[in-house]
Amino acid sequence: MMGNGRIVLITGATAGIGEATARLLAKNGFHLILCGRRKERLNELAKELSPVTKVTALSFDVRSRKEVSDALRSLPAEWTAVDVLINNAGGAHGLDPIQTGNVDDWDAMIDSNVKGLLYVSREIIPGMVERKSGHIINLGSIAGKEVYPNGNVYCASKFAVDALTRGMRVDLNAAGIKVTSISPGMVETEFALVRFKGDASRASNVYKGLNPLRGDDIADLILFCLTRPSHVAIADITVFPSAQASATVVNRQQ
Ligand code: 8X3
Repeated sequence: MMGNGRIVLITGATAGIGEATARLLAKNGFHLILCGRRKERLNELAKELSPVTKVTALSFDVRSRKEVSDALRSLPAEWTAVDVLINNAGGAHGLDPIQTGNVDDWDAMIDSNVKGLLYVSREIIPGMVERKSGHIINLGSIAGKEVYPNGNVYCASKFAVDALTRGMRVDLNAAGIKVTSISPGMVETEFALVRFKGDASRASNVYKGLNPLRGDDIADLILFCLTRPSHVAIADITVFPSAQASATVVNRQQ
């Protein structure tokens, strides 16, 4: 099996890219620590995947420093040597011009996309450094490469992820740890629904007239990154649906 029993910790595993990645990695022989806020969905997924691979579930909110450290420090010894960390939790809240932006939305994005990623990484990385091996995959975004109208704080949070990915790569180079970012354009998940606070028609307009990426497409790239030979480290993959050319250039069929 390609995964060879490597232990993978995935944040945001209850839906979208995280869930698709969990399913694909399970089939490929990776052992999984599934993390997410929604305990029931998490436990259901863990139960579903348990005949396929070794799996455990940890329910916590990446925005809470205490929840992160309590949860990760509660892992039984057999799960503590995490080989792969997939920092996937996060999302967008709102799409407003900077002058009318909702400050609670700003807090939510910075707390999950930036601080949450840091809290989880800070718990996991020291073990990787000690063992002199590991692979970190951060979920970036085209929003971390280009700023688009009304993207302001979401883009800033993803630019921060891009900087943290590069920072990790240089700091962890001597420890032999691979650091990858995957930076997608439009992926149809709960992303738009969350951004528009449950407004389904606004959310579906985002993908109208084009065939967007799905969680499975990103999972596929993650598996590719994790199964390269040990001397090959993928630094960054920017990926669009075929109909997209940049954050703002999209070919929609009427
Ligand atoms: C999601 C991609 O373009 O909606 O991170 O910001 S975009």
